Amino acid sequence: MERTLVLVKPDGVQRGLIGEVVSRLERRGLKLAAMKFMQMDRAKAEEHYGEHVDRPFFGGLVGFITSGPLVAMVWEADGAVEIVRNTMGTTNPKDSPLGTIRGDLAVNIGRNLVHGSDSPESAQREIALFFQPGEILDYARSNDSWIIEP
Ligand code: IDP
Ligand code: MG
Repeated sequence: MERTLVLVKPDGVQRGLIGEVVSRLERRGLKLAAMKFMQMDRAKAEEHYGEHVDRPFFGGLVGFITSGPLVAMVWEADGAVEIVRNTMGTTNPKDSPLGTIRGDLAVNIGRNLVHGSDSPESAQREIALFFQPGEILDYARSNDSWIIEP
């Protein structure tokens, strides 16, 4: 089953939106596989956002993502990467459709509440940065056949 990394960034924690984000992903039908409340250090943040190292916002982004605790999670579904990206909305909340997390709950690109991996390859790399293999749980969900056609 495809897995993706989701972060409730420090702005989401401070604004009391952890439950809102988790609830939207649960209600969508995604399956939670791992969850951790933690604060990123600079080295992990620079690695996580390594693709953006040459962008002008990189310093601010690393400063922000390390500024307070966040929630890191692994969610599963066939097509989990794309489903989470669609549930989050676009990078800039200003352009994000209503009904998405960023479109409903955010107004600023530097405070867009959530992170979701952008490809299955990124997801594998990012999940390994946050979780040991043994922290990602495989379990049966009793209502699976009402969410996924067997
Ligand atoms: P994504 O989070 O939608 O995948 P990315 O392009 O990977 O977006 O950028 C990572 C994060 O960097 C964004 O979520 C946003 O918080 C921040 N960011 C991206 N572009 C800008 C910008 O132009 N100004 C300020 N922050 C930005
Ligand atoms: Mg990204």
